[in-house]
Amino acid sequence: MTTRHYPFEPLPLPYPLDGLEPFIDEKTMRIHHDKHYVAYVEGLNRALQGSGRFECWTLGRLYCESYALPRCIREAVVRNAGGVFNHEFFFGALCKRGQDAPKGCVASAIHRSFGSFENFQKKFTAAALELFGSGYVWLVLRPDRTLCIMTSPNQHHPCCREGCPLLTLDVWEHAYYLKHQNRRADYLDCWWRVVNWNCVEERYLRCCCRV
Ligand code: MN3
Repeated sequence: MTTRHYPFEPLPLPYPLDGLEPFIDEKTMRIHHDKHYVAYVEGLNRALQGSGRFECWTLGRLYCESYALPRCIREAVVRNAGGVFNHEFFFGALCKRGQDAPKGCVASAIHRSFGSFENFQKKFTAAALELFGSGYVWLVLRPDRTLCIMTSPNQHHPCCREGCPLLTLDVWEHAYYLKHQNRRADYLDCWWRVVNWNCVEERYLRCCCRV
């Protein structure tokens, strides 16, 4: 994934579209992945077409070194590269039978930083409910090895400088409106049930080598 560059191809989901039922419904997943996510991939390719050396840049580099992009494509690249990265990161840490709580190293890190898993869950949920408009909530490993909860508007994400992201929650309305309408709290209850903590643990171990 880290070496991918233009032309970007959409990644398939690591589970069937109905694989997260009954917590996240098939229709929501179909529109979210096949329409919203794919539109970001296509938008990124359109913005990069004919941009010369930037066609060889990876997703992470396009986002984190966006200051080097020509002004005429910068906004479109940042917006779409963020949309691609964020959706792949979000979809990638979901699974049919999520465990109720993490185990292993990331579980210990959550305990150290938040006191308990329950307290972490409460704080993460509160951040998601308070987030105004469209955006994401993140669990991030900071350079000092503590974990923190961050939010980002629109398709921004915590950039490389701020730490290493472990988990994200998409709280754009398209992620839940078909099933839950305005009841974001119901969506959160369902989302916690399908978090793939094994994936978060793998990300944590990889991040520990990087920060
Ligand atoms: Mn989305």
